[in-house]
Amino acid sequence: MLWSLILIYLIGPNIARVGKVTQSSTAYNGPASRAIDGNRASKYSESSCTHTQNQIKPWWRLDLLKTYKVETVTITNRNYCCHERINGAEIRIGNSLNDNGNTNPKCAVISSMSAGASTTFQCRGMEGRYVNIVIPGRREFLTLCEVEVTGVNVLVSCNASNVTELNGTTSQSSNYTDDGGVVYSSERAIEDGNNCSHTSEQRNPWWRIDLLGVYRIYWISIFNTGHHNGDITDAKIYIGNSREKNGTTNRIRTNITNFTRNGWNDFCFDTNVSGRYITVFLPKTSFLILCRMKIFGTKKESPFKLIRENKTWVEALEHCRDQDMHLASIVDKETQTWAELEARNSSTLFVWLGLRYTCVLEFWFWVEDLPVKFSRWAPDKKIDDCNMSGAMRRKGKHLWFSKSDVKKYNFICAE
Ligand SMILES: [Ca+2]
Repeated sequence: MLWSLILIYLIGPNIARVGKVTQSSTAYNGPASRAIDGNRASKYSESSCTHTQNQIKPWWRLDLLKTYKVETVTITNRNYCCHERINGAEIRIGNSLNDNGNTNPKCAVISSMSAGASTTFQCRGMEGRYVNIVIPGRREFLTLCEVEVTGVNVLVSCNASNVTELNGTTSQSSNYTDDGGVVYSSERAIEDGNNCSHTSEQRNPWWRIDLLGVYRIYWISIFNTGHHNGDITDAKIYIGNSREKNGTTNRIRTNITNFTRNGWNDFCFDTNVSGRYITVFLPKTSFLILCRMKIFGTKKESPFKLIRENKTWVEALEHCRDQDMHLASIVDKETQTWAELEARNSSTLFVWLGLRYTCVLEFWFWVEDLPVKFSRWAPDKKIDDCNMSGAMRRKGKHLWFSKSDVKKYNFICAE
């Protein structure tokens, strides 16, 4: 099978030719349209190059008519004469028409190009409807013999502002390895570039990310290759705070239908969707391929703080109170997750929680006076006895254990 060949081929065809073009001025019968006539001929007399007047800050603009994530811009320079005129030109991409689009974000500066050369500039998914080529800062002619653009249409843009792209630790059900020994590991799904994550063919393959924090998730965007195994229709996206069964005990937030290959698939979520783990699960016997997965969200601030000092339970209680805090209460999966994230960094095998047994009334209670409804007791480790308090294990599933309260552990204070 030609896996490596197929999976590297991510970039679609030239999208410049469907656009509309204009330029700052036209001279020598060199209209803007000649840069998208599909012909790289670089001798001016072949009538396939543009030409502006000699002017301050000449520019050429392509309107793609819709917003694209632009991957590459390939420019063909003039041959036989004047190839140095392009030196210092900038490629700018964005949605603004301020200053004719010349203030949009910069993809590249063309320091120089050989006569007649075609050079590809990587714009790595910069978003925009307009692609400008402008020579700032001097009086010059601008001539372009061809401009080719690759990218993918932004189908949906979720209503999410001020969100950041999230990273984390990834894993998947198995790793596909190609004939050349390349391992298509899980982190390739969120890396920049054209690599893909790829499981072996198996029953119910999955991919998961641990965001190492609790995040509101607003938007997930997935791009896959055109190869038929890149179709992940029927996959489900789970988001939540549980690690169990690779995250598939969390709530299903998306059932993927009509997945589009060679394009971005956007999944938008309500403001109440949050979690530490995101799982993509494909409930059939198949490969699971993810070429680019972008996750956008905002961090939910944790109320917990690990104190890396060894204290008895009562000393820990007093320490937190001295800091205007209290020993942590765990009342749901979210607070359990925040406590787990703190416990991972402790220097002792257990960390104290604000959980205590009263042998007068014979029940467990949180010092914050909250009922013990949610629980994560380790099997047979809930010992109802005097002088016992609750501690979370640093490792594994971070379950709770009863411990004699004179033992000295790190502890978690809560705001
Ligand atoms: Ca041309």
